[in-house]
Amino acid sequence: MKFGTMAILGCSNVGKSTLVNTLVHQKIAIVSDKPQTTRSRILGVAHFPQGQLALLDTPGLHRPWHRLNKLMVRTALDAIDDADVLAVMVDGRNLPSPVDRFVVDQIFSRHGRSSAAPVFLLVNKIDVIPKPHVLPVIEAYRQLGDWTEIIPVSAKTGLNVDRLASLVFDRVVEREDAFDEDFVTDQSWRHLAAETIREKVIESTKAELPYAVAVMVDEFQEQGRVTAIAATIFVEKPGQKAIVIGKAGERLKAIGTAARLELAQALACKVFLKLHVKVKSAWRDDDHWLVELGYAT
Ligand SMILES: Nc1nc2c(ncn2[C@@H]2O[C@H](COP(=O)(O)OP(=O)(O)OP(=O)(O)O)[C@@H](O)[C@H]2O)c(=O)[nH]1
Ligand SMILES: [Mg+2]
Repeated sequence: MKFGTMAILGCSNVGKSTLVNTLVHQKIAIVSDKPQTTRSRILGVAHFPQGQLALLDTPGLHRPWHRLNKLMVRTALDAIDDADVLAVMVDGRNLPSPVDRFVVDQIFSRHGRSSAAPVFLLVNKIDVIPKPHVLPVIEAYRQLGDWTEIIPVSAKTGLNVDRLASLVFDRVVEREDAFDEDFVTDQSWRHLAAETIREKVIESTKAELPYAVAVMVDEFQEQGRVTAIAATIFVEKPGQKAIVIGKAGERLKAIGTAARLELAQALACKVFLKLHVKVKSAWRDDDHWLVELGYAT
């Protein structure tokens, strides 16, 4: 059997978490159409007849401002050192922007200093791009780095994802399996609950708000066929609290319902969910809070 670790890096919103979910056949990482959704490294394990692939989902690379964002960028770049194969994902709908170029440079610069792993370019979202439009994008990215492979994929539909897996297996050695056959992620249910609630807040809000949201699970109790969860949604300003709660509490209720239904399905049991909203100003720059929230050690 083969075993390999693939780290997935790239700009925000390109589809890194979607790819991990597709490869492990389970939703272990939250996904949204807003940038900077993933904040910490997530391990997913994909099981194939040839062996196992450990996948490292990472926060999107960007120019950091808050302490949280600096940690996110560091977390992503550190994953390079732990990978047998490095996958750099880009959005195939667009030619590389200055930010895309900056991110590719940043990855190759760190890779050059600390890793000998092959670097795959994943050109994602090809399910929504006419073929003639993808080719110039591939050509433009080809110039930007010393890619071992260039693979157009759709993380969402799974197009070419098996080919990606077999190219990774070609590059890794025979090894004993590292994980049990039913192991899919290192994330606890408690953490998954917090992330699911955060995803629902991100989905139902816009502009700056998604960046300012953190969720902490205060209580997670499995009682027979029911799981009781109490969680606090933190935002940075009173105005944001009012938005999350909504008129007569409607938005918070909708967030709670969406999170409860998804968690009930994931946990395969009935879920009671109690949500509170609190203001914690500037938590993104508060070292103590970043540890409390699990973004720093
Ligand atoms: N059409 C299409 N959309 C995709 C594909 N992969 C991801 N998306 C969408 O792109 C958006 C971002 O997806 P994510 O998986 O959250 O992206 P990410 O790279 O993990 O983003 P960050 O965590 O913010 O760095 C979501 O709206 C996805 O549904 C794809 O292959 N095709
Ligand atoms: Mg993500």
